Amino acid sequence: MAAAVSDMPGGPRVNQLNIADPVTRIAADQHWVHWFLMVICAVIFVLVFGVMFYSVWKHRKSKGFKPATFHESTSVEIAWTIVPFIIVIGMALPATRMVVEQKDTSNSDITIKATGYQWKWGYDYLKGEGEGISFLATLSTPREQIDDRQFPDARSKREANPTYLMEVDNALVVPVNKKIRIVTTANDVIHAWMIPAFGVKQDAIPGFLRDTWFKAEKVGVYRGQCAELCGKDHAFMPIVVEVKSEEDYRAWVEGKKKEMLAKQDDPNKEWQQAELQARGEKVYASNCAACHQASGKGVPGNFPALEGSKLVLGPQEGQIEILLKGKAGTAMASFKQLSDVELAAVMTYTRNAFGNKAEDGIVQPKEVLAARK
Ligand code: HEC
Ligand SMILES: [Cu+2]
Repeated sequence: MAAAVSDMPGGPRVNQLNIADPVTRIAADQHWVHWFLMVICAVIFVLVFGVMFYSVWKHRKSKGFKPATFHESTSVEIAWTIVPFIIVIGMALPATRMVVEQKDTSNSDITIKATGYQWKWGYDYLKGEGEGISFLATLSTPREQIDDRQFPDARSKREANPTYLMEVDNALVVPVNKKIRIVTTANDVIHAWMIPAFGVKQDAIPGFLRDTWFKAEKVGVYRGQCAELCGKDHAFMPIVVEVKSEEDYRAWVEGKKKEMLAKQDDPNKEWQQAELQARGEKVYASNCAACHQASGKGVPGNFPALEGSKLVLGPQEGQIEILLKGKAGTAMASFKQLSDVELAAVMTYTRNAFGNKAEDGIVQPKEVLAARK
């Protein structure tokens, strides 16, 4: 017996028909306005078509009905102008109030920049508690699961993993009941940051800053996705927000800051090859394997093999350059957003993995640092 698809924690329910359960006042307002307009439209629909069909049927020619022949009726014309006008104003008022409130990003407690990359999100805490924290959030569903052909379809993958394609390595963490301003931008193409339960969706456009806000009223995990078609892996850049209590958030900030300090490795430190290789394997898995494959064999015709690559086995400068600058006009993007240590690690890894044996196998972070200047 196959297990049934279950509700996704923080995501859609099975057979959910209505929009996501609201966790912010704005999302609750959106629900209300949605149903308010829906009901008005439904009532008008039933009334208008009811009267119309009734008249057509009741006054049909076969019954010998004699039509009236009057022309113009000032009172009817005034009524059919005034009544719709009042209805439209009545619908526009609550909707406009809500849209204006959605756009009011002033007086936020915390400001976070969300940057869309092909295909992941970067977060920088710009202001408020947690200022200075920054990290990347990448899809954490293992590539093997996505590529596994034993599953006949995506549905059976959802049965095996309820958060299939809707999970990340580093969720965005925010405190409950605080106004969070999200500033969006992008590094390559247009993406969009969306969490349905918050009633938030904002385009992230390269070279522009846009903003939106939310104030989550319930602790929990909430999920969304990039909502602007952004290329081949558009479906592989989910958004996960963890809303924590104030104490838990404080503890997370402290932990994260310690972690970042530890990571802010002195770029001038001489690293051991084994250390760099171990670190590089992780960097490779989350940043490179999607194209060059975990095996380093690439995809013939699309993504070159790094196994036996002349560039990887050649002088370090060439490799540092392609990682910092990318290769214009190809899918090989710049990875300058990775730290010196991460870049040095992934280079050291590829120079020694997949049976590669480069002559000077170690790339030190300070060499990457020097090349950035
Ligand atoms: C989106 C797909 C993609 C990702 C992700 C990617 N690459 Fe590439 N990479 C390419 C393509 C395509 C080329 C070939 C560019 C060209 O035509 O010269 C390439 C070329 C290279 C080359 C040169 C290989 C050679 O022999 O010419 C190296 C080295 C390289 N990539 C390393 C990396 C590393 C390290 C990462 C992770 C940090 C990475 N790439 C991530 C697509 C990708
Ligand atoms: Cu996107």
